[in-house]
Amino acid sequence: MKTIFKSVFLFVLATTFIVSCAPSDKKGNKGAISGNAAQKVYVAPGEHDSHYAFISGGFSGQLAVYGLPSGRLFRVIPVFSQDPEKGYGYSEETKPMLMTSHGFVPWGDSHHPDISQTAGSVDGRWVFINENNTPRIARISLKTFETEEIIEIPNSAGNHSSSFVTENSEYVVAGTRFSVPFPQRDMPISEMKGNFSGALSFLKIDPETGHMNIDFQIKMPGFNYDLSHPGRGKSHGWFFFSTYNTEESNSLMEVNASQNDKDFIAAINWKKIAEYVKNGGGKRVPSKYAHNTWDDDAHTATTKWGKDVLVVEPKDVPGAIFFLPTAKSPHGCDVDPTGEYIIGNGKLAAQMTIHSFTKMIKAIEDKAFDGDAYGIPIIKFDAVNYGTLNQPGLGPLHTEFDTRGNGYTTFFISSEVVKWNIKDLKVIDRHPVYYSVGHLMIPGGNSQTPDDKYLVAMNKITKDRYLPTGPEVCQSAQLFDISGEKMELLLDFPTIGEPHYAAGISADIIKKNNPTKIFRLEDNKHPYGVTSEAETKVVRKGKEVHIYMSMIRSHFSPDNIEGVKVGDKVFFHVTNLEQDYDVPHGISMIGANTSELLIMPGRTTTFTWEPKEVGVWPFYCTDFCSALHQEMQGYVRVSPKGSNLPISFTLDGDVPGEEEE
Ligand code: K7E
Ligand code: CUA
Repeated sequence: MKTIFKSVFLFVLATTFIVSCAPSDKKGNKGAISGNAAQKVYVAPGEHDSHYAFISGGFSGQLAVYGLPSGRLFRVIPVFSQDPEKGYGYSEETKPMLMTSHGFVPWGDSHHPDISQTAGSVDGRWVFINENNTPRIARISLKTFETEEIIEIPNSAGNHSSSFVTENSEYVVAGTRFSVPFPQRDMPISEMKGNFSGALSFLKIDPETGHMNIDFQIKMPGFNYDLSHPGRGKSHGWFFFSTYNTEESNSLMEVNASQNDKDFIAAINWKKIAEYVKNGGGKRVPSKYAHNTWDDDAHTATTKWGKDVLVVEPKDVPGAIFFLPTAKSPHGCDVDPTGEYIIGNGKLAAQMTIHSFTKMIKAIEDKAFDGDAYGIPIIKFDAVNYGTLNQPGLGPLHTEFDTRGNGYTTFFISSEVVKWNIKDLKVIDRHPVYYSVGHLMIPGGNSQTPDDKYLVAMNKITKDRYLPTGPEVCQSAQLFDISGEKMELLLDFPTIGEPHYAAGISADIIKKNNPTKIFRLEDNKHPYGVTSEAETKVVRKGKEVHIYMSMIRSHFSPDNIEGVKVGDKVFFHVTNLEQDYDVPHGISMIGANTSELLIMPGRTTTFTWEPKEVGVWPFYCTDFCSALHQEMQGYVRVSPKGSNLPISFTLDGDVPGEEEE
């Protein structure tokens, strides 16, 4: 009864704040947005935006690509969810990307994109993004803007403190939100305390290819590990994870995980642990996980199965892991561009905790500890704390930085972004957002060199900001100009799914990396690919019929196929022979239990079709590719099960590749 009362009280408290502190809409409307702001976001037709913003799709599982300052949506990159628009997760070649140890999982929950770095700055080669629900990390190529690799994280659950990258892309990190039995086993939930563990996984990134491999997992106490950021500059070699539920409770968490006045930020000296592992430390523990990689020459993904991971116990690497007391159930855990300040945003605290890296190192040397938790030393609060920012707002979540020594923190409950000076812990400016902001992003935010002209705030609730669309209204981003002393709100734009974090980068860096325009036919190593119409054919193998098909403006080859029977499984292996930029073709078949395929120039992609009825069934191109796009079509004749009509195929009455008489 008591706990129920407390929980209701907390809820009322939270909703009251939302209602009473949500700034009135009027302030943000026309009056405040001057013509000047309109000019600042106007990108004339045909002109390019100055920045890319990669905004997580949250429960859509995808990653959206926007331009800044216009807020225009360019592309939705499918990552963890099937996307029928692009055939992702539907084509035979892309299905392995969504394979996991639990089988084929068609959906994911993506939160934190982060761009690869070289020497402390974003380099525009890859974006990494985490999947929360079935723990995974994906790597997206910023040449093709396609997902190239997805690796599953075993022994983890609710992969939330992920996927942040160190300053030379040495590691991308995945920390578990929920602690679980490690390894998994059948046990009473009520015995959680002391018996669950939290895995923090460090994945090594190949500097040339970007390929990820789980280097080691640290088996931490059974807390919740919420967010993380790497050290940089002087603190390079360390990683910081916020924790909550240090109470280790397993029920009615909104009350029971909010008891302790302080939880921790875990400071991990990963360099030390990497050294330990390199010298043979750690123990290999059986763990099954999927590792899916895309090959741009074979135009195909394959799944390899991981069988074990290297597990490190904190007690075996003394001096590598410490806890920094931090108020109260911190969410965001952010490190400033100099690497000196580590900021914990206690979402239930009326203050923000700012720790000092220099003080932390000194405290470790002085052994200024306040006991330990499961053998991990707890550094004395005063020995590590730089200071607190008092009463900055309500419900601090996340902080980003400019290059001028300021932090920008979002406040979920009071719906605002607050700019404050890190050195003297003074609030400089505050601006309402509409409403209930989560993350914010400054391009290059997780680096030594933020590109600090724009700030994007990402909001959970928009109520009256857009035209009504039924019970669900869009979530949205708001763009600020932060080049001056005061933040200036420039633009609202809707987002896909739920935007959590985002990663931004100057467009010039990506353009310099020469994004892919076509896939060269001569590099095509797909086993069913063709390089010309002459190679197109149809081959029966028992009940399987393999169509080696090509597409080019504006026909398929072959476009008439006979001899298919009810009960067959027909494979359409389709190669787009175009070698021009921006000329994809699509293909779809009546009754196929899958999506269309949208095929890029030079690529081969496959879908399957199991005809159920006799007849003559058409297929067509789904992408308006030329003036004669409507003519881009063909037929498959389907005969009864017992028919002995042989396979035949033609284009304009002739067999492709055979000399005409
Ligand atoms: Cu604050 Cu998943 Cu980073 Cu959302 S999380 S807001
Ligand atoms: Cu090809 Cu339309």
